[in-house]
Amino acid sequence: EFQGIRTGIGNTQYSGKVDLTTTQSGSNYTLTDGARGGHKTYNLNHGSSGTGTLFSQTNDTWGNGTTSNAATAGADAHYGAAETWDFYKNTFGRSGIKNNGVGAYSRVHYGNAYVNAFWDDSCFCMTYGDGSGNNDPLTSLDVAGHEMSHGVTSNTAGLEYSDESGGLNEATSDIMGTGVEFYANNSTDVGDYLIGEKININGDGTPLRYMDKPSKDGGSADSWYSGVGNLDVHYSSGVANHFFYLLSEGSGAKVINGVSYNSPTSDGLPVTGIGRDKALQIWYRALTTKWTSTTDYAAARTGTLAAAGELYGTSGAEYKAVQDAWAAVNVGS
Ligand code: ASN
Ligand code: ZN
Ligand code: CA
Repeated sequence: EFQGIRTGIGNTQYSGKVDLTTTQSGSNYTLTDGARGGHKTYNLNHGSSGTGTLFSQTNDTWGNGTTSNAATAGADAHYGAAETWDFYKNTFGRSGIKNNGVGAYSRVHYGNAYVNAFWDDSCFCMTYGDGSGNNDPLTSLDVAGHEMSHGVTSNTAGLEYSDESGGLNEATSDIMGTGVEFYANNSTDVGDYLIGEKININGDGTPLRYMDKPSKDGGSADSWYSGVGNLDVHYSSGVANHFFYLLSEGSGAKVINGVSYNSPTSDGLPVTGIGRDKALQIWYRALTTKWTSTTDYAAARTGTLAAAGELYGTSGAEYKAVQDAWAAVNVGS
C-alpha cells in the first residue's frame, strides 16, 4: 500500500485555501510534514497536557475555514509551521529551529478560552489556544512565526527573557514572525508590520502590537530610556521593533499592502530604509553570530553594526541606516 508524502489542501481560518504537506499511510492521512523535518500537528481537544491526537483522517482536505471543524486550526498551524520552516531555509539557509533538519510539533485547541500561544523548549513544541470565545484560535502566520522564533533564539543567542535582553528576545520573535508573514505572500493573511492583526485578540479586531509606532498598543516603548528593561518584555521589545521598522521602511508616512504607517523618530531626524530583506539579514546575523544571553540594547546596536559591516561594508547606505535607525530609537554609542 502507498506510504509517503502528499500535498493536501487546507481550508484555513486566516489564510484561505492553501497547500499542506501531509503523509499518507494506506487509506489514512495525517498532518505530518515529511518535507520539513517531520513536523506534526496535534489536536489537544481542549486538554492542556500531553500531545492529544495527531490530526488523522481518510481524505486529504483539512478544515472548512471556520471553527466548526476542529481541523481548521490544525490546518492554520500546519501551514504556519511550513511557512516558518521555508522562511528560515530560503532566507537564511537555516534548516529547522536547531538547524539540524529536525521538525518540531504543534498542538492546537489548548485548554478552554485560552488567549495565548507559546513555544516550549522542553517539549520542542508550540501550542495554540482558541481565544476568549474559542472562536479565534491564535494560529495566524505572524503568531506561528513568532512562537517558533523563540526556539531559534533559544538555540542561538539565548537572550534571557527579562530586562533588555528579554525585550530583544520578544522583538526577535515579532521581527521574524513578520518576516514569515511577508515571506508567505498569502493573499488573505497579507504581510504587514502589525502583530496579531488576524486573531481578534482585543475583541475589536485591532492588532496586539504595532512596529512602526509601538506605543500605539498603550504599553510599548517607542524608544530607549534608562529603565526600559523594567517593562514587561512584550513592551520593552518596542524599541527594537521600532528600530526594525525604521531600518526596513524608513521614517514618515507610508502605505504597504493597504496598511498605513507613520513612524516617528525620537531624534527628529529622518531615517532612509534599506528594505526588509537586508534588515532581516542584519538582524539574523547579529542574533546568530554576535549576541549572547545578556545582550542589552547598546550591545544589540554594536552587534547589528558589526553584522551590517560584514554583510554590506561599513561605507554604504546599509551601515549608515543601522546607525540612523538606532539613533532614532535613542540607542547610541
Ligand atoms: N505568546 C507569548 C509570547 O510568545 C507567550 C509568552 O508570554 N512567552 O511571548
Ligand atoms: Zn513571544
Ligand atoms: Ca502581522
